[in-house]
Amino acid sequence: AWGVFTDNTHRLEIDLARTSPTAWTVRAAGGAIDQYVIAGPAMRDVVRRYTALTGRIPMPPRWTLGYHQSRWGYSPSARVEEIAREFRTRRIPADGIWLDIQHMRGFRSFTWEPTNFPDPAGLVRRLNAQGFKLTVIADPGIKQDTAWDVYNSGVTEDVFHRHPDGALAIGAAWPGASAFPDFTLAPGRAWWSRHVGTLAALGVRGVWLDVNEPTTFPEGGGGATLPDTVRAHGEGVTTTLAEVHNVYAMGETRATWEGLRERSPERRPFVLTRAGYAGVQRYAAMWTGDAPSTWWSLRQSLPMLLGMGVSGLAFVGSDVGGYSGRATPELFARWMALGVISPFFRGHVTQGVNDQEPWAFGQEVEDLSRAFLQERYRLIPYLYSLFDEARRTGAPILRPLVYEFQGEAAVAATDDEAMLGPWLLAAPVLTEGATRRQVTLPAGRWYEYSSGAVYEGPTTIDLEVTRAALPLYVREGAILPRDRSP
Ligand code: MIG
Repeated sequence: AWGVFTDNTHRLEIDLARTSPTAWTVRAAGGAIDQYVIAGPAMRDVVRRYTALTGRIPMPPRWTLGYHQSRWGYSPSARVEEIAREFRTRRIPADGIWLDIQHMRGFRSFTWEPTNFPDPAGLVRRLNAQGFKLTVIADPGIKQDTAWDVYNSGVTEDVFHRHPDGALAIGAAWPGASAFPDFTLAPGRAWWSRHVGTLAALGVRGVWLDVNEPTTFPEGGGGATLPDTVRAHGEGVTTTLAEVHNVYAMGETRATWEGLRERSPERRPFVLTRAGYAGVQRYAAMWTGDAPSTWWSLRQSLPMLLGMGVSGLAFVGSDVGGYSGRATPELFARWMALGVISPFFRGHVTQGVNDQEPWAFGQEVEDLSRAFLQERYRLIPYLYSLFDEARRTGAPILRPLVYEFQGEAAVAATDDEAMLGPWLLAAPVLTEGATRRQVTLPAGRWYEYSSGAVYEGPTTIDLEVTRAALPLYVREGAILPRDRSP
């Protein structure tokens, strides 16, 4: 195995043997193309060397390895508390609860809408009393509102992107006309960190960074992002967004991580991001974005997570149940099972669709969701060790089979099974209506996780699967630290 890392932040076009079957072509719209060729021979060597260059995940807070519940729309704050209470009365384990943009005052980042969220510190306290930690969203577009101190401080401290003529670069986002902090400027990052600190001061434990490509709404008359001609500080070497658009989220995650750490030095920061650049793993976990609630999307999520894993992004997950909503009970159940083996495990869904909590699909799905979650929690000591390995070596937590069994032709292209660390093989059911699935086991001896049944690999087994199925196989020689059932 060997790796290639193309380090150029301008618009890139990468043609992998499409135009010519014998050529890979990289075209950059500007700047030098720094091309790293990374030696193996093992895949783990490539990932270790790539992450030595771009960085590795920090150790996350332990609770973030548990289950997180999110949705766009939980409001007012009593509804958030009610969701938390449901988890406890139904004895479904969970640690995190999330606020999407509905809690803000007119979509102003770092604010709270006074009618529905009049007492954020009280909300945090009451959630904590139920054993829940709160993560809230922060969008980069800052409403252009001269009656708002956050906007005014950004203008006074001159942290927003400007056009070459000096006018503020304004884009349309959720709050309407918005200014965008320049994260290629140390005082810009410090300004953002300070506002993140106000969230931490309320007891908020995590910050979710969304629309940080950065997105603007074309309906507002501009493009889907800020124009390339917009000026950027460039760490002291004035440039434009043509060069730094692709690292926008990189600076933003860094400023967020630092803001949390400065305000709460006794806690490990927790940040989730949608956009990023090579190395963003140093500051944030990442999810796969608005994956629709379809079988195709569930099926694609696993190879996406595997691809991210071997790209240095160890802390990754997908919206359990799918983002668009209207998942069938069967799809939701299968997605929960994928969540159990995902490093980041969060249920999330858009606004205005049916509920998508584990109890929203009837008794059968509630019961098997509980069982899946109990299994997840049992595995946390093992997962925690895998996070530590990722922190030290960059190794993915969820890995393609080829990572562990390089050279075994039978599993070289397998992307509907995965290794959770070196010791657990998972074969989640990812197709609609399945009553059976084939599982390919690489060389060596394998123990079926719950029954202990022994299989000698390499072999392929044809398995009967119920809706409660999460086929797991323990590799010979494993030491699997587990917790008691929660
Ligand atoms: O324009 O904050 O991917 O998870 O619920 C949509 C609302 C903005 C996109 C995110 C999604 C989130 C939604 N956001």
